Amino acid sequence: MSKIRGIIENFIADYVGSYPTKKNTDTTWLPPLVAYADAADSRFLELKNIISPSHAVPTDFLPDAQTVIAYFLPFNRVVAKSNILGRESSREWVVAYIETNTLISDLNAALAQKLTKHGYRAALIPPTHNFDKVKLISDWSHRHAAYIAGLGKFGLNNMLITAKGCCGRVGTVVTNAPIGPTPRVDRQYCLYKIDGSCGICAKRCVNDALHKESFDRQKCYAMCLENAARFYDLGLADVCGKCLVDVPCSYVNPAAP
Ligand code: B12
Ligand code: SF4
Ligand code: SF4
Repeated sequence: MSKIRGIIENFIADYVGSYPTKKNTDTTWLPPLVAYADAADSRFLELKNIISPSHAVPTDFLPDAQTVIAYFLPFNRVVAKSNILGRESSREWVVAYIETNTLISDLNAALAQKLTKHGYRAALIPPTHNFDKVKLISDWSHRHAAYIAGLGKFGLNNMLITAKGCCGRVGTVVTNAPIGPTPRVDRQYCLYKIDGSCGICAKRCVNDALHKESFDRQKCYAMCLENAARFYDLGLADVCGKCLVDVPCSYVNPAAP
């Protein structure tokens, strides 16, 4: 492992580990996962076809970008368990969403400072709310960048399924530090994608948005806004997440041997 890679991984792990005490958060997180993509990976350009022509490439954030650092912050299991029952999101899920977004912004800023001390630069990208509210598509999809970095694979529920499941949030940082890319993952992680089995996430959808054959992002957003209205006292929380919890890929890669 290169020296800077070790520094980054220790820094992210320590930052996330000490955050609940430092910031007195309700949420706690399990140890993070980190992966790296080569900024020149041709799959970033392909996202202009897959997502939208205006989707950014790493050099749009940093002209001399070398690497995209992608990380996954898994929620403590109590957060996911709290969101299983009922149509409404649990208060814990809402709080975890808000606190994790703040954590991602804080962590990115601190990581950028750390990289600067080592002679590198980093561009900061917000965790969410950076999307077109009509098309419901962002010009920088964290999970596609994380997918390219080899952090996980897409599930039927649209989530990036990592080695620690999908109940958590994804962050990315673009830097000019040269760090070799993480090896590509060739296997699927989603059981439905492997052999057509499972599909539990679609059955769990509470607003008829997610089906085995299709996903209606507008119906999904409507449900997220329903929860946002319900929990407006906590801040902007357009969440739901019922298709992530109580499913085989909540905490693990269900296809791991
Ligand atoms: C816009 C948005 C939404 C919209 C639209 C949903 C959507 N699916 O895109 C709304 C508001 C509805 C929404 C809802 C949710 N969101 Co949201 N959302 C985003 C945001 C801001 C941008 C996503 C985007 O533009 N995607 C691009 C579109 C085209 O991708 P897509 O619709 O997912 O479809 C792609 C995949 O299915 C993929 N795919 C499937 N198989 C394969 C195979 C290959 C080879 C490839 C390349 C791609 C691929 O292909 C499709 C097209 O590319 C991101 C943050 C960010 N900036 O990245 C968070 C984000 C995606 N959301 C997240 C979460 C958790 C949620 C919710 C669970 C809400 C919650 N927190 O409770 C729900 C889940 C909905 C669902 N089942 O998809 C997390 C996902 C974490 C994870 N483990 O993956 C993100 C990454 C935020 C974060 N920082 O962690 N979200
Ligand atoms: S619940 Fe099953 S079908 Fe849905 S994403 Fe997870 S593994 Fe795939
Ligand atoms: S987040 Fe909620 S509404 Fe959206 S697909 Fe999942 S269960 Fe359905």
